[in-house]
Amino acid sequence: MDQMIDHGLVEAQNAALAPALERDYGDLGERLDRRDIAIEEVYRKVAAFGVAIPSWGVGTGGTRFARFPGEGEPRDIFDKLEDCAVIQQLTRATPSVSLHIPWDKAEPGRLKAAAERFGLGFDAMNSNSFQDQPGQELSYKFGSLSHTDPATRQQAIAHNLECIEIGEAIGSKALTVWIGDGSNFPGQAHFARSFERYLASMREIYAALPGDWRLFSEHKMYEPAFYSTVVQDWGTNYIIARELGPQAFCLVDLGHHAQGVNIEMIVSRLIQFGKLGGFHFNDSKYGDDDLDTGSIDPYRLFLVFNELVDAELAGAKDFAPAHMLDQSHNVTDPIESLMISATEVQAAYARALLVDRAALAGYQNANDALMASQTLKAAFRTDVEPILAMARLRRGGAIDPVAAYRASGYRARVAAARPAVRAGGGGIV
Ligand SMILES: [Mn+2]
Repeated sequence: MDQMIDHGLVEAQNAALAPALERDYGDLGERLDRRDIAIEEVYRKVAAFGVAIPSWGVGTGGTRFARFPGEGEPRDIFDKLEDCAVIQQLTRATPSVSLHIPWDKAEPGRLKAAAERFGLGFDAMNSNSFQDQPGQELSYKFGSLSHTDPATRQQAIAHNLECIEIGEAIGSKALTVWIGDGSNFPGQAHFARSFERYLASMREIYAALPGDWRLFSEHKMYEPAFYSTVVQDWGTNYIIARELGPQAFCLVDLGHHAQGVNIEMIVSRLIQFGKLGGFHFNDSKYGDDDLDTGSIDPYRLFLVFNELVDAELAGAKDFAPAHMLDQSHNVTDPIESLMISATEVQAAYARALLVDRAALAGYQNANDALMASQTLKAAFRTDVEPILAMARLRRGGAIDPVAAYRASGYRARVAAARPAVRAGGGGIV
């Protein structure tokens, strides 16, 4: 398998860091023993855990105001796959890539070969009916799957069917649909008719799903439509998944909720009724900020994983959530941000595995609010970094991925090989 970063350099760095890591790992193992937790069991689960990289994440993001391109940005999907390979090589936590059509459109055989070169797989396909593409016949200015014009709806449906077709050719097993449809003025759109048109379009897409595929619908409260959005919240999303059928599930993007909303509780509800499809991880302070996962509120991320681990251990029905990062990197090197974010997600999972669930259930039944909360805090406060670092070391990754990446000079190398493309306007992706 090809490696983008010199493995000798990673090994040399690891050799210097390994003795301290071994001590830290042994020490953590002893402390977990006292809590009746076997560190190797936690290790095994963490090592098997993966989060997908969105192809668009390796490019520099932007806001609706401006985009400041980084050095050596990927020019096409093949450059993006190389950057994704770097992230996977060093973190061993990101085995798959989620493609966005048409941005990543290429001959499927070439896509497959490029991914196989690095041992990468393909996660969910993402369709795009929130932008107009060059040469596109009908505009999505006033919507796509819920558009008032049947021909525009058909065009958007056909695009989603094409995404499934490409996905089938490259080994993907899911389609994620997010639409920007909505309205900016009261009265502009009829809420019920818009939603009925959306459902009718989605039924056509659902009917084209291969038997082993899943369809994810992603809700978002606002933006680009600022007065009303057709798929605005988890309630609407749940209705969609239920109306479509057993292969339809809800996708939860952490940034797509109102401030202060209890997302972990939404996660629990969707799990309880067998409709949690997966996640787009990111973080936010104010709205759909698309900041790096865990950079603002790692406790909320932990609380989401607390629900996921609870369901995993209980053997919840239809429970196989897809994990993907979905964030915009405006001021950092996207590769570094994605490496750190992947380990933040892994850390939240590892900490959630440490929750003493028998004790928690006891405190819940006894209405001992303080000790119930402390039980979660005890798990959250545990430094799981030695487990994560060991999962990288034992599987050929880097103990310190960012240090290895910086030492490799990868960014400067690709900057020389990838001439800067002229900066576009708004860079929101
Ligand atoms: Mn998203």
